[in-house]
Amino acid sequence: MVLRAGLVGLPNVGKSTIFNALVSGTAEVGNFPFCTIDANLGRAAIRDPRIEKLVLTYNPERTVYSSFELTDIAGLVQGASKGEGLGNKFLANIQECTFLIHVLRCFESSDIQHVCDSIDPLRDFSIIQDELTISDLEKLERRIEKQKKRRGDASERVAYEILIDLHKHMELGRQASKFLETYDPSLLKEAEELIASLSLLTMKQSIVVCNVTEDPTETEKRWCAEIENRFPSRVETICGSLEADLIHIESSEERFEYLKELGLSETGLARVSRRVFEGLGLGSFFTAGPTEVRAWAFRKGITADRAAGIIHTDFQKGFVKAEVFSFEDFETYSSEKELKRLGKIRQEGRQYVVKDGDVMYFKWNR
Ligand SMILES: Nc1nc2c(ncn2[C@@H]2O[C@H](COP(=O)(O)OP(=O)(O)O)[C@@H](O)[C@H]2O)c(=O)[nH]1
Ligand SMILES: [Mg+2]
Repeated sequence: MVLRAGLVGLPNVGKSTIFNALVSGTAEVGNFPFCTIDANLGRAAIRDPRIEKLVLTYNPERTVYSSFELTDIAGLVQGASKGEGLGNKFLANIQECTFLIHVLRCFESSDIQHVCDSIDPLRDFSIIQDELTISDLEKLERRIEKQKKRRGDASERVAYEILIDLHKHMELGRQASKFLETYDPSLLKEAEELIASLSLLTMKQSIVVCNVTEDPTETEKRWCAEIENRFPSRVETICGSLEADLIHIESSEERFEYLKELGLSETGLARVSRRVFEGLGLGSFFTAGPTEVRAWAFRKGITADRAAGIIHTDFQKGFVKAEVFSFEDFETYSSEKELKRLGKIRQEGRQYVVKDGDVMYFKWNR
């Protein structure tokens, strides 16, 4: 299964700008609605500062970051669920995503049109959320119709009733994610499974990105505070156009200097990409040597032999053991030699559950 993140939001909020900056790709960036006709697909690297630290020590010929699949979904407009704009297509693109990045425009600009002619990011969020909810309700109704025919059977009848209750709940404008909180405890497990099987758009995990100007005005700051309030610990604030400029600075030292002048220690995109990665349930393990320092994405919870299989299927088949040390220990003692001396390099078998930040070396038989 491909884990994909998608950028969603109204037209002209900065989605393509952010997409481009994230994948350094070529999605069109333009000052008019519907400039992105087709959802653009790319891969975005995770700027993991741990990689940079490993590189300083190993000084490898090549550095490879891990990445996730990202899609730039064309701007959704009011009425999308009824086919307005490029309605159904947008909704289908969102359906394919595991994780959503809601881009909210906080920046003001007289040159760049807003579909509602005013800046109000929370209103914008509601417009998107309403479209997703309508689409979910329609899906739920289709499912209820199907389930209705099966309700002669006792367990199918329970499912039918749960669906009806969920529909009532959502029709009142309540979020599907809140449904289970107050539901009959004896039906919780069934309800949970049933809801998961519906893969509702409003149940997708997400973060919110406030797109502000380089030097945010008081109004922009107020918007950000309100958004932060509404979505506690799910918000990142970035300046899309600045991020887009930053990727054109090729030398990483220069970029670092520039960031320092702005009073920042890293780019906003680095923060966003790590959040998405986290949200997708992914972690990174590292391989490090003189040829290559590399981060490998893995689904949290997998065992060492499967992690080996991510690198090469032969590594998994012929798995013997893994030599592992944690990045934290590496940071503390800064050399493999020292780690060895202190017994911090562990020998792990195939059942070892890999942790985010493990630096691994696999031994295998042909
Ligand atoms: N002032 C300002 N303009 C931005 C920012 N981000 C994007 N823009 C501009 O807004 C316009 C629309 O951006 P785009 O990324 O195409 O929006 P999309 O329709 O959401 O994909 C473009 O002219 C961008 O250059 C920002 O942070 N500040
Ligand atoms: Mg666009």
